[in-house]
Amino acid sequence: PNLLKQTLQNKIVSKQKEMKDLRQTHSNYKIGDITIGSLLGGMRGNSLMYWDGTTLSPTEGIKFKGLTIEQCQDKLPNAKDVFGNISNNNNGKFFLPESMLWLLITGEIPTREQTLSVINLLNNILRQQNGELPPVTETIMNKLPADMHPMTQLSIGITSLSSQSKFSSLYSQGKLGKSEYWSSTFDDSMKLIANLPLLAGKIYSRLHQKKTGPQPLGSINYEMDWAYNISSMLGMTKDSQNIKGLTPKQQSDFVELMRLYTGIHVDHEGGNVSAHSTHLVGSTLADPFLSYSSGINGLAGPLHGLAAQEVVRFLFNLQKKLEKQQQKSNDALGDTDAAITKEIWRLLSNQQVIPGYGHAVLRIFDPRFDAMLNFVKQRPKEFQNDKHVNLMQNLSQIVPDILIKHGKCKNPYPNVDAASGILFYHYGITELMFFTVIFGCSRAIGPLTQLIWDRILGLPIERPKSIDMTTLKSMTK
Ligand code: NMX
Ligand code: MLT
Repeated sequence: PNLLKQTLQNKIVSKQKEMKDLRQTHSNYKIGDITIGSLLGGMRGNSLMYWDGTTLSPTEGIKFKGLTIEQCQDKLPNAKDVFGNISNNNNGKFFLPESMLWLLITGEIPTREQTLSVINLLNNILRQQNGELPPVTETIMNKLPADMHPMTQLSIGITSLSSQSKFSSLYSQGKLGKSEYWSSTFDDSMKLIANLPLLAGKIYSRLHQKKTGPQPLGSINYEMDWAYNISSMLGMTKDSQNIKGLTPKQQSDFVELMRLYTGIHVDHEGGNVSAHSTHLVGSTLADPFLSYSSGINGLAGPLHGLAAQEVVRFLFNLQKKLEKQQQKSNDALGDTDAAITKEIWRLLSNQQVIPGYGHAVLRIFDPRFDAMLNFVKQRPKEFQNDKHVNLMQNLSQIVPDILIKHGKCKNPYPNVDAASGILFYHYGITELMFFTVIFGCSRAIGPLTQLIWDRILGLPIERPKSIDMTTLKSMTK
């Protein structure tokens, strides 16, 4: 039995009624004004779309169904709750993305059994595929140039899964009434999420082709969770080739990092580009694969998810420069802060953005950044000699003051991408271009759960009006 789908089904009637009442009674209620400034400023500050899973407060950060990250860590089942004591490394403490999937779809905190049912739901999809990508996708992926950007490969891979879409197939046969859209959208969405460890693994193994050949770097363990299986497919667990030569503790820590990362990146309210694109394309009744691949295309921009790769490039360049300067002047470390400050000012005066800093909505240190930083602080021995991780921490203390003095950027604090890439690098994922693929695995969960609800609630095709310069000018006369 599909516990998640059944539980969702039980929620449909009351939620549809809520929406109908709102539409009928309050359609004319005004929730904001649109100014020319916001129209030309990326619609900042305008509430223009319906999104139910998460909300984003400028001063508190992300909330998942009203729960902060800390509250989620406290309340949602983690690997220890689900599997018992699986490691002697005190790991298994971060909530599982499967718990979050249950929370976002049903609005309820799952029990251990409900979380396990989601793990089994995703693994059973992969069992039916013999733990391999569908043949069409496998063939397409193998034909892509190995050096094609991993995000382009991910987008193509997800798009190609569209040939598996139950929704599209039933729709094109004229077999679907509007009230039935949600069910095959649910099945497609679960299929997409289940396939992401395989797709990420495929793309990563192709980056390694020269060293390891085209074989998979690991295999799916049907007894384990989704984040564990992403780690395996990247070659980082005992179910894999352990290509980076990690110690058992490091393997366990890497899986823990993956659970943390993929748990907290699932969603960031509806307006971020990846969620918004998925919603917009989905509103045409494009299937979940086509809808989410457009989200991936948005995530691949350097002002959005690709910042994760840009941050690491930036850290490496900066570290090199600092070392060169130190060699030249035989300076003690004390002058490092001054050198960093100088370099940040140089970039700003060259009109470059400091990657990993700033945010369209947040006005605080991103709580997701804090969560990643806590991961480091909980493992002082592991990270004490990693100069890039130390630099990342150092920057987070120096850059905000500079950005405040610079006076342009509305949020001078580190965002989620400031810390993540360099932590993956630490454990051996040294291919910078790959980082955003892991972001793309996680982000599927929020926008796809919303897409299922969009179908349940019968939201229409999204089609705002645009305004030209002549009209704007005539309005202001
Ligand atoms: N470094 C330098 N300048 C910046 C930065 C930054 N980190 N952030 C914003 N600004 C500039 C921005 O370019 C704009 O300049 P101009 O007026 O010349 O166009 C000005 O400050 C005002 O921008 P804001 O209103 O503060 O920011 P906005 O909402 O437009 O953009 C970001 C938000 C996140 C796109 C922007 O802060 C940025 O480009 N940050 C660096 C890239 C980054 O880290 N992106 C990742 C975001 C998280 N994610 O995963 O998606
Ligand atoms: C995200 O997680 O999507 C980013 O922080 C960007 C955003 O919220 O706009």
